Amino acid sequence: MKKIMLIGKIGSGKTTLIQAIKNFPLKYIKTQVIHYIDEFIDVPGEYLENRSLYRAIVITAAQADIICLVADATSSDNGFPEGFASMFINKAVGIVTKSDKKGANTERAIAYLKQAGVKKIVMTSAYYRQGIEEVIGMLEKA
Ligand SMILES: Nc1nc2c(ncn2[C@@H]2O[C@H](COP(=O)(O)OP(=O)(O)OP(=O)(O)O)[C@@H](O)[C@H]2O)c(=O)[nH]1
Ligand SMILES: [Mg+2]
Repeated sequence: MKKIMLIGKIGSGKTTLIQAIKNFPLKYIKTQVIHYIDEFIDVPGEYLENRSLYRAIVITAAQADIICLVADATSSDNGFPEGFASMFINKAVGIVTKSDKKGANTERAIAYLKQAGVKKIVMTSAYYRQGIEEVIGMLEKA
């Protein structure tokens, strides 16, 4: 089974997305440490928000086959530096979250992900299960 690592800012929706993909009930649980859940490696947003922890992200990525950069459609803050995806030798894909939410700007999130260096991007709402099957398909093909 392919290993998938999720990276995104604090509260961007990584854990919720995993719950939606796995058909678990959606429940808020703050990710405190790098969490291994079946094929997923759920990285707390703090790792992206502190540049001193980038090395830890890269080291952890060695265990993954696919890197998912997760961008919150409601956040005006771009957590990814330009070309961030090139830090990894792994395939990187992008996922936009919270497309259902008031104030969501999916175009902005897509632009951030493209700037980070991903080409394939899927828009999702975990709450409405939008794009979830598409994400599963993208991960299977990647
Ligand atoms: N409206 C809406 N809210 C969402 C969606 N996905 C996640 N959320 C909410 O966003 C908040 C943060 O989601 P998490 O999945 O915990 O975020 P995370 O990226 O795992 O955050 P860290 O563990 O802190 O890195 C929660 O309150 C979720 O319910 C979505 O698709 N739609
Ligand atoms: Mg989390």
